[in-house]
Amino acid sequence: MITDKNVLRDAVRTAVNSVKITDIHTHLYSGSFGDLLLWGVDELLTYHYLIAEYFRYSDMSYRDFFALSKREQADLIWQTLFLEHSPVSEAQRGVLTVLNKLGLDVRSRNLDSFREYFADMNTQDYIDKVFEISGVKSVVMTNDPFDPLEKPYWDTEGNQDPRFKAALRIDPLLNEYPTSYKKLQDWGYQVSVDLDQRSIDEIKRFLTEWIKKMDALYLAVSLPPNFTVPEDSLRSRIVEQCVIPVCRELNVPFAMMIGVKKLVNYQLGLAGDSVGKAEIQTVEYLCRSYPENKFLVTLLSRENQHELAITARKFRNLMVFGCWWFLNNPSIIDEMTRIRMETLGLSFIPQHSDARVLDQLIYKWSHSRQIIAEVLIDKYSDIIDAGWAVTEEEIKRDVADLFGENFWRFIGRSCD
Ligand code: RAT
Ligand code: ZN
Repeated sequence: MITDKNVLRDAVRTAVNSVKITDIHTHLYSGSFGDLLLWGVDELLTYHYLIAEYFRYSDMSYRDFFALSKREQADLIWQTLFLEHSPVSEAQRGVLTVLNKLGLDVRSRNLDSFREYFADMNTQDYIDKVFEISGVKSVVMTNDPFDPLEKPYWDTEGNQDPRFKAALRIDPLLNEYPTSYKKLQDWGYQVSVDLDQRSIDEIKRFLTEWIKKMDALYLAVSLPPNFTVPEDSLRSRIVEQCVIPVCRELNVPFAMMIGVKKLVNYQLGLAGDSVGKAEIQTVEYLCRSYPENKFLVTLLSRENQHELAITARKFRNLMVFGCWWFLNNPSIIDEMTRIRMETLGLSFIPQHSDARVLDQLIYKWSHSRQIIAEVLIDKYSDIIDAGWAVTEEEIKRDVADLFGENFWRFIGRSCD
């Protein structure tokens, strides 16, 4: 039984630093997907979070910047965001953490020497290395059949690496049906733009076939702040008439990532999206109306976090997850994790990485582990002050739940 605070701190830090993580939302691909898997220092430097930050300091035209090669863009970002200004933002610090944990001397500030390190690296070896250093055991990809670069891989060999799990991502289906229905037609589904009964049946067939083809752990979508169900819109109808029944039938959760304002500055491309406060009523409506369905939910606005945690207290079919995108900053992770732990105990998924570049697993998880450990220490410490005692085994159990088991239990599967 642990009652001593120093012993507690050590036990929690050890448990959190050694737990093997299931990362439930990334944009990574296994080696089977060829060039879709991004890794290395030039990819790290051209992460869209850093591109947005680069333009805070540069007056270069967007067009000129995006016309440059990846290496040239990385040179400019390194020069501007690391040499001309100290790299204190979370995304900047992330690059340093990665290089440092790989054993490179970041103080050398020598970008070419970092490039040399990656030059002879083999993809499979590097995947193993990053999983080892980051302590991640499995990652969930974001798999979009509407992506013309990704679909061919699924139509041939598919995913061969069991550490990488699939999630069927359906943004085009829900957010752009008036154009994407044509793709469904090309693939042999009998759908029409006005979403008649036959289209509904065919969309259900499409979802069912792709969930099975990918062995998707869940079905996912990113949505705007004003996402509303029910309403008289194609999206709302597809959610209620296609997504909900298929998810129920196959016992697959529906992951809603709500709060993205797409292309607020379209010239920035992927870096041009922003944030708005979501309507929690829609989450309440779906959880209440479909108690047999499971919902994984993350909201992008900080202003939504308290009400989302409260909503999860009302609905056990709702699993709150991650500190998404603009929320993936230390001060906000700390705040959100405290809100969630104080309202939900340990029944939530505190973090996902959203990594787009393999190497980012290293920094995203090392930074988050540190913050979550400190929150846990405070919470255990408070109950010790109330006369309770915890054991090392209990700490390990709780940590394993937060960093993976809560997810596997919620989706009703086990990590193989
Ligand atoms: O965090 C990101 O990299 C964003 O660009 C989005 O991809 C977001 O995470 C999403 O999944 O839509
Ligand atoms: Zn994402």
